[in-house]
Amino acid sequence: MALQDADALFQHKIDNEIKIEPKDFMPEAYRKTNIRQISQHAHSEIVGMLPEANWISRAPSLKRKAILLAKVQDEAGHGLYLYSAAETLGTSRDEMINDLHIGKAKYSSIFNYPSLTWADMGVIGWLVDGAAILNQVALCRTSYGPYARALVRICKEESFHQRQGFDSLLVLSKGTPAQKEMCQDAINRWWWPSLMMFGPKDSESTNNDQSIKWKIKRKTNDELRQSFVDMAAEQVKVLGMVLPDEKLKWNSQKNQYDFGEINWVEFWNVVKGNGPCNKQRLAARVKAHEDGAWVREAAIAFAEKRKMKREILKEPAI
Ligand code: BYC
Repeated sequence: MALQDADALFQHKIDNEIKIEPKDFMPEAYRKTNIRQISQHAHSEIVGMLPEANWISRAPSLKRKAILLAKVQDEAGHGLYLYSAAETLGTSRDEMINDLHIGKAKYSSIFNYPSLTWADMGVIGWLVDGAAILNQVALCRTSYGPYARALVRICKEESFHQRQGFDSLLVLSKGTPAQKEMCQDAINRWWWPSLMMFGPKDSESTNNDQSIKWKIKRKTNDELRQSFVDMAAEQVKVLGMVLPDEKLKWNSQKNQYDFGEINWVEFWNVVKGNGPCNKQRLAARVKAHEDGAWVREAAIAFAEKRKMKREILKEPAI
């Protein structure tokens, strides 16, 4: 088949909601965009474990510790599903991890902010996982099959994450004046970085148009950000707290909230590696990878030993 025909057939499939599978023809740029987005998504899950892991040993009760531990373990699982989905496009886990470690691959800006108090655990669940769900529910319909299927499971777990965060904040918001203050302070610090999770404005987004055409992205950065503001602006009322934005106001004509301008200088600064915790996060990931080298070596040695045994006994591989 001529490349032109293959390209047309590919777009026809996309237009008709037929999933693209690993062995199907795909334009090289589609493959690269998916590898970029899925691997960066995987890195975000893994780096995202760090701000919360910081509080596991300091959780205020056994119940909260068990919940947080389960959540952080879920994030590791999400990373694994996503790295596996990206590997179906012809890249390897080693390459992806190396790109993260040398600062070539990005991960979500949000994880470069410090988690200073226990209330941050609630706010990360409510706002950060809340933002992630909105984005990921849309991505469950992404055009690349393995990515879409990984996201279905991820979304189920993310909704538990968001609920546990909101539940934890609800307790603080009904607590002592100091607890209420801690809750509001955490909301103040995480609100704007959460809005930045959706990426630059559509007018500044380099990948939006093509990714929407290929249905890799199902909604634009600004559409998702607006849905998030509309959701959080209502939920914060249940907590009896406020969002730190004087311009936040219901617009009855548009049927949505108006909100203030994001500090884009801060956003790009964090994306480029100069946020409050970028260096610390990357150093922690590199150290974890190096400390885990013996596990990978042991797994390879064990697999080779089993292979040899099978060959001697002429057993079929499982
Ligand atoms: N941070 O053209 P654009 C979680 C980059 S983890 C850093 O709009 P695109 C959780 C972007 O990569 C959830 N970089 O890009 C885990 C691009 O640069 P490159 C993570 C950002 O890809 C643990 C450039 O800016 N979710 O929930 O079309 C605990 C221009 O942007 C950011 C995902 O990864 C950012 N915020 O759209 C708790 C979802 N935004 O790569 C919770 C999957 C943009 O061209 N990803 N950039 O050099 C996506 O949906 C899309 O990739 C994005 C950006 C909406 C993020």
